[in-house]
Amino acid sequence: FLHYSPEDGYYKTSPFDPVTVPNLPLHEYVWRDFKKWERRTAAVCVITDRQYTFAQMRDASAAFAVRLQTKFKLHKPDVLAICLPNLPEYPIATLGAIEAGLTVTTVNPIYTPDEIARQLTFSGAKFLVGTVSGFATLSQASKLVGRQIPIAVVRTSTDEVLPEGAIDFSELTSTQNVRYEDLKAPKDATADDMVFLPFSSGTTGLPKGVMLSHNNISSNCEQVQASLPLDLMGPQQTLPGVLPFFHIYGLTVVMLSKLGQGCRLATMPCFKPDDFMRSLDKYQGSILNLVPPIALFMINHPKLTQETAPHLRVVMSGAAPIGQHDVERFLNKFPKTVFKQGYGMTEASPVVLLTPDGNKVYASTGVLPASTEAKLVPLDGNDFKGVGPRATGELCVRGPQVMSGYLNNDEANQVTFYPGNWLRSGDVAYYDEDGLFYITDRMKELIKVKGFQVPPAELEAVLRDHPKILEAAVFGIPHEFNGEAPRAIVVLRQGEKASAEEIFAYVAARVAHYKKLEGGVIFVDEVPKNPTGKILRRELKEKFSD
Ligand code: 4UW
Repeated sequence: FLHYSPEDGYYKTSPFDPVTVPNLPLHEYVWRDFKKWERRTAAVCVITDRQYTFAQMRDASAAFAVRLQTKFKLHKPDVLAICLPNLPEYPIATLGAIEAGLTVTTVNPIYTPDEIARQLTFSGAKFLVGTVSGFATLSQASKLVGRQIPIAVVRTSTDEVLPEGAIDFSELTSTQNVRYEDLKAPKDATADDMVFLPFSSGTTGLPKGVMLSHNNISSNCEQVQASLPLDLMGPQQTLPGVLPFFHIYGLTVVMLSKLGQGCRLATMPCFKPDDFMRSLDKYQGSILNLVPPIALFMINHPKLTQETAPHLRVVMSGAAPIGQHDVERFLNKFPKTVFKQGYGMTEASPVVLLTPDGNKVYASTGVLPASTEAKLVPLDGNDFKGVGPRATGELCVRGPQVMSGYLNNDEANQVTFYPGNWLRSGDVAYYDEDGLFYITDRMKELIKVKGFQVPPAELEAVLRDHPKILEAAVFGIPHEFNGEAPRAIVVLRQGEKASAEEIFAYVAARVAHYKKLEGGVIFVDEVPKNPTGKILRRELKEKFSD
């Protein structure tokens, strides 16, 4: 599976047979087999035990689609924003909006009003789905955007009172008095239309809207299925829905792909040890997608053992590196599980690498899934040619899961793709003679905290707004549990004085909690920059990481 061509140099192809992807709108793809398991539970909340069968979920989402079109006059290419924690209603809102022909932008529900407003403005979202407890934040965000955005809220129990001005989500999904025949398929719809608009900072700068099509997502579901053994899937499995569905990993790999296979989601709105443990014992979680900090939690928690997670069969870790030593500790404690890794990125829907069956090389993030190609471009090269086995370079990817580009951002698109439509990952990697890939470093600016994206440019912009700050630069330092933590170096304006605590608190008040400057604030006289004014991040890391 190693090839050579004059224009690409060495490049790798997948060891799996190529997939053929059904040319369907994404909701039809997810519902393609639902009749086989329509009476089974599709999603259950581990806190309230609120649940929906596949038939109920299918009907509720179609009802939502009808009302989005008829009551709110929303049609392709309108955008709907979902700002929900993991609830059983998440797939209903998502698949309903898609059935109505809309694009869905997924928003982190713990964002501040400012952060939400930015995404609403940029995506042009015309409708919002949130929760009762999140309503005040969403209203504030909508005000900041400066236009009235209808907000539907999910009530997680009958005790929750509908806030004034909110629309009851359950009325929009009610199957009573709904005229399904009023639903109109969007005109000129194709599977290449944009279905999702998640946000990612990519290799540099602020978060950008990632344009993902119906085909991108269904391709990635098919690619993953073709690359995993069949007995690890199927309708008898339960997946603890702990990774956030707003992030592409939870959205595609956990929620959509697994609902499409008839699996049950046991959802939890945020990570709480007791809820998580309930998803594994009472709800019999059997396939667990996680990020390294959750694996560490499982290793360290005394009550969590193979006996209290008796159904657990497969654990799949991704979104940040995990050490071989930690995987071994995990397997010592949970000897009946298969441990796999995956590597992905929002721009690739997301899966780019997956551990093959029977793998014991835990330092590797795996092989290319079906219909995926990769090459490693040397960091100091200028001809974009791939290098051979064991040589490192920037991982570049091609395949049907790769985005068409960032929304309205030609400049970013130009730097993100190399000629021949190769998507640059911003990660440094090599592969061995067996086709196993190893991620060795991240050359892009991105900081990853618990697998979440923290773009330094975003924190630098917040810092620069501080009246006492002249300049600031942010970078990641290693963190024992979270993977990384953002650290800032700050230059104060002449004559100003400030404490690290003051700057920390200023930032903490303006960003989601995982973006806080947990790595500390260091005052300096100057931010190292190159002659064109670009921050020299490598130098920063070397100089200020201790
Ligand atoms: N090792 C080292 C890894 C790894 C990694 C990601 O937020 P995004 O855009 O996207 C993700 C997606 C992760 C993912 C998706 C599907 C899947 O199956 C899986 O594993 C089971 C994981 O995180 O961030 C992309 C960036 O995150 C880093 C890397 O820098 C990448 O460019 N990253 N996975 N296994 N680093």
